[in-house]
Amino acid sequence: MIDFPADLLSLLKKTSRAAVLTGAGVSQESGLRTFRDSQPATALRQAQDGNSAQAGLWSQYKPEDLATPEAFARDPKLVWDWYSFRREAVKAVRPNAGHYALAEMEKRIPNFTLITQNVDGLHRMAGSLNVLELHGNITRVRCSKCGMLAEIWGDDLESVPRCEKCNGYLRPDVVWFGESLPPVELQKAVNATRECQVFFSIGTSGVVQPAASLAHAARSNGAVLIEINADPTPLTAHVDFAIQGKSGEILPDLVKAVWE
Ligand code: BV8
Ligand code: ZN
Repeated sequence: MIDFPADLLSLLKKTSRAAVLTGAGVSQESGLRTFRDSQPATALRQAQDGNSAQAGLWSQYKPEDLATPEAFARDPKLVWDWYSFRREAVKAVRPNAGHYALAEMEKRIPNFTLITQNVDGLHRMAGSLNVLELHGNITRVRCSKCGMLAEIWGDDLESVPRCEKCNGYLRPDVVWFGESLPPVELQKAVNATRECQVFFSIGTSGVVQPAASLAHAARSNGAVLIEINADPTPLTAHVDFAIQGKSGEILPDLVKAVWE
């Protein structure tokens, strides 16, 4: 059991409004790769990624190279295949103890908003209800031209599947670099950040904008900032409580220490 500062526990006991921002680090213990992780992919991780040849193939690309409209315009098949590989990896994993602890926390704090940069859907799968997916969801596919969502699509090896309605290329329903975030989710995230007494930043390197600005906005509204992350980040110097380690270990202990 991790030994948390007494003032953190007494603060959380009386918190009624909280906002949480999560990143890829929260899904790392489910076996999903992060974007900018310091740890190289272990043999185990490569095995989890399906055959290591595939993982090797994709590890030569940076998300910033492929997660853009330009990359999709230039080589739709490469981008489509990268997302198909990641979608299969997401379908093969389950939420970890960190996801379940956040779902439990939502039951304990009356006004609780979970803002996620993750596109893997694991928070909802773990039972979290008030989830804002700022960067979309990799298991959803939409038409790149008319925007219609596609439930099923042909997946031949040669080409990118096309929209039944307008024949446009299908694409993952995620936010690429250079694309705007979904306005409704972003506004709700900004509102939650403005109203919260406590703001958690969990498993995120705090690099990608505009999500990374939420923590600073929370701070300027007078919220107490808590960071839970495996490594220090640019935010660490600005938070009130920095707990370094794995979210899948820290979060269940924190929920137990405060509410059980
Ligand atoms: C936009 C979906 C402009 C796709 C993703 C200022 C303002 C506005 C924009 C910008 C700006 N400066 C730069 C920009 C451009 C850009 C940007 O931020 N670039 C970065 C690289 C500098 N932003 C954008 O383009 C955004 N769009 O603003 O449009 C605009 C404005 C007006 C009108 C029109 C247009 C769009 C950004 C969204 C991009 N899409 N994902 C996909 O998944 O393929 S971002 C991608 O990065 C994922 O969503 C991911 O979640 C996100 C952030 O990464 P993290 O989650 O933090 O993951 P990371 O690996 O970095 O860190 C993991 C952390 O976990 C590490 O610190 C590690 O230590 C820790 N960890 C590891 N294991 C554990 C752990 N912690 C705890 N426990 C563990 N077990
Ligand atoms: Zn279409």
